[in-house]
Amino acid sequence: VSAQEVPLKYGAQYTGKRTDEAMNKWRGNRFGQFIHWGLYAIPGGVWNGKTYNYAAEFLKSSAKIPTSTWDSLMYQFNPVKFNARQWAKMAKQMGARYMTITTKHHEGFCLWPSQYTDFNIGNTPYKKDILKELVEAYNAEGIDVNFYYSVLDWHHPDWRYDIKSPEDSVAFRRFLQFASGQLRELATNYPTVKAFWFDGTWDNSIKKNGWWTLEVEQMLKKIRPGAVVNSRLRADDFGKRHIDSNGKLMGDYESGYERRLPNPVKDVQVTRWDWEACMTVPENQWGYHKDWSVSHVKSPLELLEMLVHTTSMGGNFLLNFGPAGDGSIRAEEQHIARTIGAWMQQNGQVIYDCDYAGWEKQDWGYFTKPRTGNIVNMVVFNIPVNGLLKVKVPAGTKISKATLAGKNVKVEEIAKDQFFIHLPQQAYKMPPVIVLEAVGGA
Ligand code: JFZ
Repeated sequence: VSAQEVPLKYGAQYTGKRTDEAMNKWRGNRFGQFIHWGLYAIPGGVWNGKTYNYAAEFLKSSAKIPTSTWDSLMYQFNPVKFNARQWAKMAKQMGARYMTITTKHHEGFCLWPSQYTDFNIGNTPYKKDILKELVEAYNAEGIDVNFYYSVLDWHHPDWRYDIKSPEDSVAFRRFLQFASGQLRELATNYPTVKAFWFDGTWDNSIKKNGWWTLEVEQMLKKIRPGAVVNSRLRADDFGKRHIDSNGKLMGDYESGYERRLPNPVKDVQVTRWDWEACMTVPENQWGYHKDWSVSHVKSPLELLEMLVHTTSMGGNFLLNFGPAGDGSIRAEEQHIARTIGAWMQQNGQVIYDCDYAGWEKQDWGYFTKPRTGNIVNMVVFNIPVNGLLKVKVPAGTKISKATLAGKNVKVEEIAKDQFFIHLPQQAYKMPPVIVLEAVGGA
């Protein structure tokens, strides 16, 4: 602790990027599938004939539905079209290397048969452990499974938004024990879990209990050595979240980029730590909503650009899917998965295990750099009409070779540390990738 620093018991436990094998794997995965699935998938944003356009997973709150009414949706949860292996195959085909599933969202319903509450999958008509089915199916495809867990819980009677009385403090202690028990249960019963994605930690009640967020992080890492925990879990001694009172990132990676990405020119500071952005397909729907007509729905190309943009800045991209109450996945999402997947099958090497290249951003697209070798990739989204792609290299660097799908393309030195790469003129249906071999320089 330096002179300027505030002593903290519950702040960051280390600084800089983790370099152990588990974290390297998490980082190298780069592309993940987020799944929001719970009781909210049954009404899909519609209650008593009225459509609520706000996020479908918030319907209970938007439509002011009493807890007992909402909770009885449990007796309708019977996803007859659910097939974990099909979901996993779709994710695999899309190119996802990890999947993050909502084990429990704000509504409090658990996708696994938790011993700590009856409000769980075991008491639905479906009965079977959905979490177990998903873990097994995705792992069988070689996809890592991570658990999303909302601490905020609209079902649990001991949940508090703030601690304003001794009674609140006693109840909330019980609540934290409940949550710790569930997390211990998840880490113990699903031993292949790789990471925990915490949410619902923004209320004063949690901010006043920073000790608990550190205790949970340490408990999970003890049960599952190498486990990765997001910054959103964490609060320090003074209730500062994500970044502690000394300006240090808590948890293993920054998880604040939600439905937005860092600016590729102005925000390069993000390359100093690990981070992940999560993204919806419509504007603001995580859970299944029946009506996608009221907002823009991102195209596969827009989403692919976001994935490349994220990789180019050293982040992971977690793309959300909201399966319907019957377990089916909507056609738009399947189309996105297929289209991105077709590109990833050809070009995945510019995403997996790739990082920030440190080269000046150009208007045609993004650079990415594999962990090893003197290679820099160009992923071209905005093709200049004349096909000339400008590249400014770090001082003294030479581009010895450029290839498109294995074939050489012309490299022209136009000024000191500046080149034109001549992109062959053709109709590109999907963004072309040029691989540069760079020698010398920084
Ligand atoms: C939360 C949830 O409320 C939402 O339903 C979804 O699960 C999403 C992934 O996480 O929503 C957030 C959380 C954080 C921010 C915004 C919405 N944020 O940091 O700006």
